[in-house]
Amino acid sequence: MAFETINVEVEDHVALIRLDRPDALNALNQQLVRELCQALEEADANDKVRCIVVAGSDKAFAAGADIKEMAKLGFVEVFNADLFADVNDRITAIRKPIIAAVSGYALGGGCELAMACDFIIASETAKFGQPEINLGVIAGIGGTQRLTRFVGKSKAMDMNLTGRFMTAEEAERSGLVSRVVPVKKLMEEVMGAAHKIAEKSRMSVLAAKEAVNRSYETTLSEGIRFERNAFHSMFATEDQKEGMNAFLEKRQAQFRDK
Ligand code: DAK
Repeated sequence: MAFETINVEVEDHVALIRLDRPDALNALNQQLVRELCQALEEADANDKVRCIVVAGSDKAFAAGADIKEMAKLGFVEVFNADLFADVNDRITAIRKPIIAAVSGYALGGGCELAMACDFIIASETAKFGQPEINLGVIAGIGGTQRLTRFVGKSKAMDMNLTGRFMTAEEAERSGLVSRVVPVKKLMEEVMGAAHKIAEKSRMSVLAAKEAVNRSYETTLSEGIRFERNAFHSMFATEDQKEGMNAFLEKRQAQFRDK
């Protein structure tokens, strides 16, 4: 199916999904959320894809949920539609790694979308914020939950209560983003990271993602037990033999996802 609010390209084992509503700074309307979730699920099911990138434009990753679309809704409609549940539920069900490439505004639902990805690489112009408080509402897709876990209570309170924006530099310092690069280098850096991931054994990539995410859902001792079990299970794979033998033989590993 052709998408109208996003563009999707698959090249060299990486699916690049670009949000494409430039007139609204990529604000997330229901069509975009539907198309994005569908594209992510298709990439997850596509054997050629080994890593997924979600990007916006230089000016905006996404300036939040679409205020024009939301303004007229009432409680009964948003409750019955379970508005935006998909952004959390369907994106976090994706097993392959998802990198968010953030340049410009990542606000409200845009910041939450970036945080629902596995890690964020940002350009120097990126601005993160949860400004929902200015609209008489609060964050609804993890802005009070994920942000608090990533940057701590004090900054999360500051962002959610004042609605101020965080610069890329502050976001990197606070642990919200993994790397910051000049805007012209952003996609090169992100695609470089995606291709590096695509070279690894599929099973260890999926297991590593699942284990890191488990740390947000469980106690430390249960998380470490989960990690250890996953680590042990890797020894049932041919790729474990290949990876370790390649190291000993001083050559590049040729993983076969077996
Ligand atoms: N929605 C719709 N249109 C938006 C938009 C948005 N979030 N952000 C920007 N636009 C549109 C503007 O209306 C403008 O369109 P025209 O007027 O030209 O037709 C165009 O994009 C360019 O925007 P500006 O002219 O404002 O551009 P500037 O460079 O001057 O300012 C800005 C950029 C990003 C600072 C500014 O546009 C801005 O403050 N935007 C709103 C940011 C914001 O408040 N974001 C949070 C949205 S609320 C829920 C779960 C989650 C949520 C809701 C419910 N449930 C579970 C029920 C999430 C809520 C949100 O994200």
